[in-house]
Amino acid sequence: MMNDYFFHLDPSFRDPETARYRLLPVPYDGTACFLKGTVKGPEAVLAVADQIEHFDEELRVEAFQNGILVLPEIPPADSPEEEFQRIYETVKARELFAHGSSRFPIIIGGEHSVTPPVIRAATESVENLSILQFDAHTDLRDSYLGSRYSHACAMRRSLEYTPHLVQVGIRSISAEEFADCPDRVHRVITPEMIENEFGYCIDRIVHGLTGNVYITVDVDAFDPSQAPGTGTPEPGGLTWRQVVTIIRDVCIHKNVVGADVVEVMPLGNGNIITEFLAARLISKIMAYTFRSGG
Ligand SMILES: [Mn+2]
Repeated sequence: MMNDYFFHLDPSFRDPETARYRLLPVPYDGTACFLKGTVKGPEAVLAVADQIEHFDEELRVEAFQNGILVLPEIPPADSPEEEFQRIYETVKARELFAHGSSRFPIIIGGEHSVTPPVIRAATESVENLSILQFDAHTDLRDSYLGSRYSHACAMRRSLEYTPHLVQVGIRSISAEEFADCPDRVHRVITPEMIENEFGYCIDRIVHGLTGNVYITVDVDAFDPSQAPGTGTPEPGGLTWRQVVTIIRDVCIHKNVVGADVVEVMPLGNGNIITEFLAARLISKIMAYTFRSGG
């Protein structure tokens, strides 16, 4: 049974009418080709969330004061096409992007293929949207293992709705993706660049984004030592500190309209490092986008 709350809060902070943060669990791993298990990601993230302090020690705010509502999960569909449609229709029906800054959706995956339908719905409500993607992979294949809706095509599909994309943490790319997506089209920031010139990278990231930004975090962007519970734990990834610093700076300079955290694959046996990191990241995104007095 999946928890229907993020923090154990007084019901007044979980009001379906007024809650600003709207968490949407999307358990889905239908196109995973190697290790399955991200279908159990949302449940695992919500199971550990209440272990996190409700107070943000850095900004000294309690984001839950804006209200946090966990929406009913989207049950996994039989085909990737149907899954896309189900997610798109739910985001539209719940009007997650249609109320300006009074609603801030956070999607909890599931594999990365859950992102494109959210982007599609977002671009129908938000002008000139750009995507900030944290990922080990570019996910720019046009199709993978016979499907255009594969997790490996997540950003290629998203680019059909907006051309503005900044990719951070990339360290695994196919020849096709490399040839198709030179830096002049959009920005690719590798962990090595971040290690060598962090300040410069933050400038490039911020300047590569439009005014309205959606953040998608594939947890394999992190180094596997910090997020081992994921299908493709590529070595040489980002640190927690690097990722939250980039997100903090983007939230200062841009209007962030929503986010997702995907590809959490619970390892079990008491290893909760990755789901804990994902829950903590969600609480950080809420703190960085908190609206005082509202
Ligand atoms: Mn990905």
